[in-house]
Amino acid sequence: TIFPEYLAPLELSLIGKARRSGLVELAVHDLRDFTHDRHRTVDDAPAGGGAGMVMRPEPWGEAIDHVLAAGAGERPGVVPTLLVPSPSGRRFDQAMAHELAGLDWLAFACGRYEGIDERVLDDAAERLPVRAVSLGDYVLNGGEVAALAVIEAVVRLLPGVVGNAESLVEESHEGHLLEYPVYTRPASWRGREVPEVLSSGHHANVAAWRHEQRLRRTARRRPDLIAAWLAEHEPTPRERELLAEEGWVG
Ligand code: 6GU
Repeated sequence: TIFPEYLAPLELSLIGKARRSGLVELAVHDLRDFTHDRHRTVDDAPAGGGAGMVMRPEPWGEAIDHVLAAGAGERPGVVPTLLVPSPSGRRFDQAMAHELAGLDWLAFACGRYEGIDERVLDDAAERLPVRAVSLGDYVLNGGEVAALAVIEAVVRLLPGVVGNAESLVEESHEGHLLEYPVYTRPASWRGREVPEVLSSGHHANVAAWRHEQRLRRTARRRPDLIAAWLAEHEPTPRERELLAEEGWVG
C-alpha cells in the first residue's frame, strides 16, 4: 500500500486481539519504500493515453519480491496467494472467505489510481497464485478498504478468533440464508414488543420461528439467494407457502 495508515484498524478489536495472541500474523508494507527516486514516485501516465494514472511496475515488483523473501525465511517452501483488490476482480463472498481461511499465507497488493501495470500480476503469476478480488459492483478509490474487508471476513473464520463458534453458524450467508432478526431487553420499548415466542422458553418453537424469519427475509431482500438455497433443500409445504407469501417466484 502507499497508505499504511489506512490499515491501522487491523490493530483493533477481534483482529488486533488475534494478532496479539498469535492466532494470525499480519504485516503492512509501504510501497514507497521500494522506490529509488527523490520523489518516491509510484505512478505514471497510462500507456495509450486516457484519464488518470497507473501504478508503475518497478516498485511493485521489488515489493512483492521482498514480501516473498521475508515470509519464505519464516516458512520455507510456502508461497502466498496474492490477492489484488479490484472492481474488475471476482466477487468476494462467504464461500471465498472460507476458502482463503484455509490457506497458509495471503498477500494483498492494494492499488490506487487506475490500477497496477498488468505486467506486475503476469510476472507474479509465474511464481504464485494471483487472484483479483472485488467487493461488489461499485468503485472505491483504492484496494485498502477492500483488503480490510477481506482480512476481517477471513480472520474471523480462523479457529479460536471468534469466541463462540456457534455464532459463525447461524449468521447471514451461512447456508445461503440471511440471519434472523435479533432482540434483547427491555421486553417493551417505544411501544414495540419483543416477539412473544422468544420469551416462551420453547426451544423448538424459537428455532422454527427463526428459520421462518431467515427464509422470509432472504426472499424479500435477496431473492437471488433463494435459488442457491433451493438447490440444497427440498422445501416443505410450509416453506413453499412462506416463499409465496413473500412474493418469491422461482
Ligand atoms: Cl476490491 N477495489 C476497488 N478499488 N473498488 C472496488 C472493489 C475493490 N470492490 C468493489 N469496488
